[in-house]
Amino acid sequence: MSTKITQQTEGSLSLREPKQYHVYLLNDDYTSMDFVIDILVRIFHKSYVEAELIMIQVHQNQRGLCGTYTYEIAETKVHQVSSLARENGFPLKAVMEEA
Ligand code: TYC
Repeated sequence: MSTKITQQTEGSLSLREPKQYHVYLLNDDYTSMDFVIDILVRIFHKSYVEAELIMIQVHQNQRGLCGTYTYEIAETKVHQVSSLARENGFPLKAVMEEA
C-alpha cells in the first residue's frame, strides 16, 4: 500500500515537472551584431547589457545559451528566431537541446 502511494506521488511529480530545453543561438558570418542583440531583447527578454554579452559569447564561441524552457516554448522561440531572421534577410539560427 505504501509502495503504491509512493509510485503515485512520483508519477504525479513527473507530470508536474516537464523536461526543460536549452535554446542556443548559433554564430554565422552574416547576421549583424545589432540584429542579434535585438532578437535577444525581443524574443528572449534580456536586458540590453545581457543581450550584448550573450551576442559576444556567441560570436566568440560559436554558440550561446539564451534561455531554458519547456518543449513547446523552446520550439516557439526557435521558430520566432528563424522567421524574424528570414524576414530581415539574415541566416541567424537557434537550436534547442534537452537540458
Ligand atoms: N558573427 C556575426 C558578425 O560578425 C555576429 C553574430 C553574433 C552573428 C551572434 C550571429 O548568433 C550570432 N557580424
